[in-house]
Amino acid sequence: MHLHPYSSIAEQFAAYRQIIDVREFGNGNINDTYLVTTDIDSSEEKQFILQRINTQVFKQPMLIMQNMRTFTEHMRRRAREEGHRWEMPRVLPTYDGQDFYLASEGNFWRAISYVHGAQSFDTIKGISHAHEVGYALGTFQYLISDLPIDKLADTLEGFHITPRYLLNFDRAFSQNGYKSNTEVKHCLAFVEQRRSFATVLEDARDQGRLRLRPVHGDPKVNNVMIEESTGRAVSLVDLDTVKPGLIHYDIGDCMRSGCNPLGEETEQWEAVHFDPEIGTAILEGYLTQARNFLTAADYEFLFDSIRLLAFELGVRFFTDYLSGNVYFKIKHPQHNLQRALVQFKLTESIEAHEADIRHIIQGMVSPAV
Ligand code: GN1
Ligand code: MG
Repeated sequence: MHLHPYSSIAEQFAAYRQIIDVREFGNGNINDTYLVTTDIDSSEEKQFILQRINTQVFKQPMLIMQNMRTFTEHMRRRAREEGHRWEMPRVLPTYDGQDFYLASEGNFWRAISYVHGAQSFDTIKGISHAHEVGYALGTFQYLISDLPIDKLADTLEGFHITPRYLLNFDRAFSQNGYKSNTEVKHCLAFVEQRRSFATVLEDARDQGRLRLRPVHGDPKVNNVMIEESTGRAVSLVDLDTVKPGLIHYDIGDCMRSGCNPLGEETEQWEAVHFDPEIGTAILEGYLTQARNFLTAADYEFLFDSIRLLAFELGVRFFTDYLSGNVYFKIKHPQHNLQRALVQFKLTESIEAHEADIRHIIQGMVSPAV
């Protein structure tokens, strides 16, 4: 039998099971993810997720594991108490009881349980799926909302602080040689025109209008696990960026991911657009849970967050393109430029739909007292 080169790593977490298969899983842009199949019969334990954490990005991976223990326990208990059908992946220990394995070449590996009987999709499949994606984010934020933020370490400093990404962009622009073509010029002008908008959420935070809470950090469509038998969302995975932040980062990110029917990897960037029907369904699903904790100021910044997070991700991709692709994994040299163009086109479409989107939000306003 030909075993995968990482079988010996997988064995560290296998608790005396035989490894049958290890294969690449999902399409993460940062960490490397594998699905491991073992010889055990129980369907729950047959498979698990093995990940190599990118320590160039996550400089202190131990903090991720520490956070994970804290909030998964908290959320599991809360879900039980509130009667929510909700699953949190479990951290799987190594033979010697550690929650990670440091391989000889210095790579940081960890394993988590696989959400059994559920799957995820890269784009929204229909209105009911959109509703479930919003519901998943609302449920996640609700179940974690009473965890004090000082219980969570900062696993990725500066994450979603848009003005910081602009500083990185300025640095990359002035320091790197890059080929200027029509598309690059378009992106440069696009960023320039929106420079002052970049501070909108951080300003609101400085003014005390928005405050830090525990957030997911990466609630894109393909991190929402949909139960195969019911079509209901049962988990929100990819938990490395759970940390203190503004819930608006999450809402904006979920919307920029869900309301772009062509998906963030499309090559037809000129055809990218924001779909208001999907947007309405995501927000409705989200608010079934989030109504419990949103304030009037939170509602006020919803539109800005949708516009901002699409713009921010475009800036992040474009900066990485200018920097020689050091952060996001790429499949070809123009990949990050193409991804930036997609997010900028989406931003433009969100701007064009501003009145509609504000109207939709207005219709849903009902702050918690
Ligand atoms: C990265 O690795 P992945 O695909 O889960 C990124 C997110 C972006 C996303 C875009 C830690 O997430 O912020 O929204 O790519 N994660 C980090 O697909 O930077
Ligand atoms: Mg992620």
